[in-house]
Amino acid sequence: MAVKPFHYKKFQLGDEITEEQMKFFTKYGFLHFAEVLTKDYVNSIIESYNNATKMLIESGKTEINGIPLFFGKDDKGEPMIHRFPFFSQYSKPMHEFISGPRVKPLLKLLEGYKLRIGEDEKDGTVFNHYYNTKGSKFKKMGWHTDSIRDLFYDGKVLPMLNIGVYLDDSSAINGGLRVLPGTHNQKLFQLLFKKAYFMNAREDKNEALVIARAGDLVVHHGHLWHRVGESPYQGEKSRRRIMYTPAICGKLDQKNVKSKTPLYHKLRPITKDWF
Ligand SMILES: O=C(O)CCC(=O)C(=O)O
Ligand SMILES: [Fe+2]
Repeated sequence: MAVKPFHYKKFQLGDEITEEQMKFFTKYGFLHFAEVLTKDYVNSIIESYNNATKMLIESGKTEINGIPLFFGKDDKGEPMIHRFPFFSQYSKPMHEFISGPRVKPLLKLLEGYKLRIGEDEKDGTVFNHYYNTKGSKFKKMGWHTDSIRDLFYDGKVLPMLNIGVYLDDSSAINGGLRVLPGTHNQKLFQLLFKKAYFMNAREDKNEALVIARAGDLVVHHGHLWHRVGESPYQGEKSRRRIMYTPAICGKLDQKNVKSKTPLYHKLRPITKDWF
């Protein structure tokens, strides 16, 4: 299917959200800020991921604060963690960035709500690492909204943001994020049933491909429908590393080593073609 390209403006992240940025976010449910992190800073985060991955694999840990780790291997047989929750607790540079002043203006994007960065709540900062090999189980992600997790966690849906920080250039070459602009304004029924959660990874004629560079930041509303495409390539060309940190409101719910695995994550293994 030929998808009509959705060209959109990329912004600069300043000390405050501008009126134009606010208007864009309110209409489309996402905002793309270019060059928020330098190449060196991106590399320091990647290095901290590599070190933490090695350490966690050696320690035999299979979950952090009740949230499972997803393991895989690259085409050289090197182990990797495809989904690494609470990553900022293991990465000094990511912790310093996500708890620092640069991201504070984003907390104003949902008018009327007092948002906070959820480094220790829900799944914390999640490091996603997509990579295609023959046996890879983390190549793409089907259509979903992030708010659905709240239904599992709290039984209610509060507005939230997910703050994405790119560590690799991202486009259709390595899959790429696809969003359905404006769907964050939908009714609860649409949030629940617009598409089959995660099972459906099909292209949508209204989807917009987010083309980003390493160091960019793309924030989206928790109610926005999105998916991640599958890279047509194997190996290095398919590698895509991106971190998401939730900005949330409502009751504080910090996780710790005693936290139980939520039903949401228990269901994952029995769902065929989840990714
Ligand atoms: O990899 C991405 O860009 C999106 C990941 C995502 O949607 C998620 O982890 O909920
Ligand atoms: Fe998501």
